[in-house]
Amino acid sequence: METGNAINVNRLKEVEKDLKRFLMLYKFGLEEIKTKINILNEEFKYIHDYNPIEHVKSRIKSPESIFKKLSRKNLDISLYSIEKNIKDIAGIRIVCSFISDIYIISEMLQNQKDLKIIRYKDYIKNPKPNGYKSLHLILQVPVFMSDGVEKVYVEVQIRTIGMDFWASLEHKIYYKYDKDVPQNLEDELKETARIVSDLDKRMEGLNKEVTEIKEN
Ligand code: 0O2
Repeated sequence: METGNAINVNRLKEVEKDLKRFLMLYKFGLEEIKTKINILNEEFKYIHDYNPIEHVKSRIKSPESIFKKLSRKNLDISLYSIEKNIKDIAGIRIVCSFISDIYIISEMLQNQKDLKIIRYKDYIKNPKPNGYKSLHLILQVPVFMSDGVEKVYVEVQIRTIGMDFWASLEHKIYYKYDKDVPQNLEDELKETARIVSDLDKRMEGLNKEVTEIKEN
């Protein structure tokens, strides 16, 4: 006969096993998207003789961050609730040299028939009030397991090197001040975001000019 403690331990083991399988699905979904991105980048290089992608970073959200997000949003703590509400468990960040590359990559991903576009947020055309810029897509990707197909969400953030540099520092400052950033730093961040945008536009212009010269 099982004691109360033994039942709890068994239940915990079951939950742990469920969570492991659950997170594994997101890892597979992320791997699929990473492969797609590598293919697009290599094919693009073959056709156009340049890489639209500078580098790619990816991560699976830790169980701790998942639970923090659930509690921040006042949501139920269950796998069902995580699956339904947390769409950035699998995240991938694509960093490009030029703004035009961001839209090329985004378009190429949106044209893939096995992917469903769940959300599209253009913080480049509509920056956040703090100056944040990036293109965000939530994709739904099918993962083929031995017992059937599971669909998982993958968040894709696409931005320039400058936008990425800015966002990393802003993120650090935001957490250092526990989300209560002093006004002078907020103003400075807005100003640097403006400088980054200006730089991105000028680099894009320069690149266009050089490409046109090369083609003629
Ligand atoms: P972390 O720690 O990076 O994972 P959601 O809550 O995700 O369902 P939301 O907030 O409307 O919905 O999504 P949005 O606006 O697409 O933002 C999602 C992610 O973009 C954030 O994830 C950040 O990674 C990034 N992001 C959004 N706004 C900012 C910003 O102002 N500054 C910086 N540095 N990054 C930003 P998390 O889960 O909030 O954080």
